[in-house]
Amino acid sequence: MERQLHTRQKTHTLRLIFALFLALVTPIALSGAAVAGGRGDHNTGPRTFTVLAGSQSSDLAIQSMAFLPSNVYVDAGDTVSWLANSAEPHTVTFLPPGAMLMPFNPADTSQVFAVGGASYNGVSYYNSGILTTAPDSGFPAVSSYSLTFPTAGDFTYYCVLHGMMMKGTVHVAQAGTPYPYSQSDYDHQAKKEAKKILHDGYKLWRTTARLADSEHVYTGADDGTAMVMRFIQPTVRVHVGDVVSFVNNGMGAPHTVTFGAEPANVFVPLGNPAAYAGGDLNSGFMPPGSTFTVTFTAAGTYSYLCGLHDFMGMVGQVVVLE
Ligand SMILES: [Cu+2]
Repeated sequence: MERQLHTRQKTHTLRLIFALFLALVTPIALSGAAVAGGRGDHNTGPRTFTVLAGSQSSDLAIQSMAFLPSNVYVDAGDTVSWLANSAEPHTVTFLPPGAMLMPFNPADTSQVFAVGGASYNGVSYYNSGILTTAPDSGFPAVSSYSLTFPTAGDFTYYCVLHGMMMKGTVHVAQAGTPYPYSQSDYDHQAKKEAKKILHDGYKLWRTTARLADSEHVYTGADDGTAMVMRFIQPTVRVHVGDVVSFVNNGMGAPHTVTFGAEPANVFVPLGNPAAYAGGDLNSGFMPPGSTFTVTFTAAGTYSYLCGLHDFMGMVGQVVVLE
């Protein structure tokens, strides 16, 4: 009995301490969130939240198909600003309700350039243009994109280059709704997620290397989020008459296998892969699931590259021996 009372008293005391702790901590946490999220209290006016488009390793070998964070919670009237955060290009693309995401087409100006105003109307097509940190990506690049959300609702957007695999959602609450996360919370989430993607990328690189041999070169690797922007393995040795298959077994990233001079449009196939003895040869656009097979008919060392990712270091060599 005495013991029971003691336990109850202890629980009560703990509860009191916890309540006190909450009372002390809550205002600090709230004011911290308010300061980090923008200009002071949530009633003082619209805010801007920042989302990163992509992430990468310092040598550019690992890239991500991710918006960091993928979910952002704002109030009506607030602005979301997306910053290019990788050499790999991405877009922020809102589709009209019921519209299908079209396959990426570099000749489609509505995919490559900005479309729509600065305020999102919830029903029209909006596009950022190509967000990349690389000046040599081959695309007309922008470094940021901002959109104001005047109306409450959940709005999902995609990257036209990476399809359904790469998406994010802007959750817009009524004006004045307290924010669940501050910008520093988002920054922390982004950092953590980017680190996880890097780890997944290196792991994917190792597992793909186990599948590769002198007759099977993988055009990078990706799991729909992490991408390896290296040929696996970049250098192979074969003999005259041998066949090398370049395999894209990824889920989201397209590539090319391009020998000789890089054509103005790397998406269009060029040359005869059934009998290659040097010169210009291009696979054209290789979506996930495609294979490009080349028969080497003359001895020599042939350099090749991915026309989309060569500036990240995605290049290789086929050494053909007599
Ligand atoms: Cu590539």
